[in-house]
Amino acid sequence: VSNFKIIESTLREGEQFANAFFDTETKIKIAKALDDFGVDYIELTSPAASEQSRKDCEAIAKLGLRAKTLTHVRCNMSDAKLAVETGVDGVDVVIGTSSHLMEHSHGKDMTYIKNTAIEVIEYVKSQGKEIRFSSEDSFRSNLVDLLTIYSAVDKIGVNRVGVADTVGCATPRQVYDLVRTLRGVVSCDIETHFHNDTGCAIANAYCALEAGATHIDTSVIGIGERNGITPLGGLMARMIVADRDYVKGKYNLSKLKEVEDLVAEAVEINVPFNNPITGFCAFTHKAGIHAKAILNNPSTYEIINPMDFGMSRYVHFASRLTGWNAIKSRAEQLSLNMTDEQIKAVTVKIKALADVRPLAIDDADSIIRTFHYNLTADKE
Ligand code: HCA
Ligand code: CU
Repeated sequence: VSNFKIIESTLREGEQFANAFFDTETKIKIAKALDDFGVDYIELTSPAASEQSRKDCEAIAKLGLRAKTLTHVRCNMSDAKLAVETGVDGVDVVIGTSSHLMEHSHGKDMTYIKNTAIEVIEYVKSQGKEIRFSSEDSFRSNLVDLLTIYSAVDKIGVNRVGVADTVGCATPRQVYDLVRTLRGVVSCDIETHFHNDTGCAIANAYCALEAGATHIDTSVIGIGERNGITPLGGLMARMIVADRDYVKGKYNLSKLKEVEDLVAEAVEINVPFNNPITGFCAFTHKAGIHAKAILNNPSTYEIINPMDFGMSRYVHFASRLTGWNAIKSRAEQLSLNMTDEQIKAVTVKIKALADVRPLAIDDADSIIRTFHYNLTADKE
C-alpha cells in the first residue's frame, strides 16, 4: 500500500457539495493550503462548467504550485480543448459506462465511448499534458466492457485509468476484486474514487491500494456530491497506521487541521465531532481504565500519535467513569501536592457528584482544590 499518490478534489468534487461556493480568492487559498500540505495533484472544476470556472483554472494553473494541477472534463473533444487551453498540467476525462448512465444520462454506446476516448487521449497527449481516462459508475458497469475500454486506452499510452464508485455502492471486497483484475490488464497507473453513501469510502480506498491502485481521490472533510467521498484526513489516519514513515515523510501532517478549518469555514460547516484526527474528541480518553493506561503509555489505547498531526491528547477526568490515576494527573497539572490516599479520597467525592449531574472541568477542579485546601488548613 506504499507509494500512493493523492488527487485532491476539494476544488472539483468538493464544489459539488451542497453548501459549496468558492470564489476565486477562496479557491486560491485552498489550493495553496493543499499544496503546503503536500498533496500530489489538485483537481479543478471543468472549464466547461462556467466562464468563471474556466478563469479560475487558468489562475490556479499559473500559481506555480509544487502540486500538479488537473481539470476534470467530459470525454469529448470540445471539453478536452478547453481543458488544455487553461494551462493545467493534466486532464482527467470521465464518461459513464454503466447501463444506467448509458441509457438515462448521455445515451452513447460502448463503441462510441471507445472511439471518442481514443481521439481525446491522443489529442491531450499531443499537447504535452497528462491524461487520465475514467469510467463513471464503474461498479455497475459490465466488466467485459470496462476491461475492453481500459485496455484499449492503456495501449495508446493513457497515463492513468480511473475507477469510480459514483453511487457509493461498492464493498471493500468488490473494490479489491475489480482493481486486482484491472491491475492484471493495464500497465498504466490506476486511480480510484469512492463515494461515501454507505460509509465505506476510506475502507474502499485502502482496499484499492492493497489491490494495486496507485492514486486515491480525496476531498477535505470528504465534501462532495451527496455525502461526499474519501476524506483527506481520514485517508491520512488510515495510511499512517499502515506506513508511518511514508506518510510522515511525504505529507506535512501538522497542516491538516488548518486545511480542514479553512474548508469548513468556506462551506459553513463544523468539523464533525467524530472526524478522524481532528474531531474535538479524537484523542480524548475518558474511562478510568483507559486513562490509567494512557497515562502510563499512550500506545495502549492510541493507534495514532496525535503529535504526528500537531494535535494533543486529553485525559478526561470530570465524570463518573473517571479513576484516581486521572485525578492524580489532574492534581499534578494544578500543582497540588497530594498523597495517593488523598487522591483516592477526592476521587470518591468527584464520582459521587458526577453521579448526580454532569460535571464541568471547573467543577471537578474546584472539588480537588477545596479538598487540597482543607488538607493544608487542617495542618495549620
Ligand atoms: C460525478 C463524477 C465523478 C467522477 C469520478 C472520476 C464520479 O458523478 O460527479 O472522475 O473518476 O463520482 O463518478 O465524481
Ligand atoms: Cu464523484
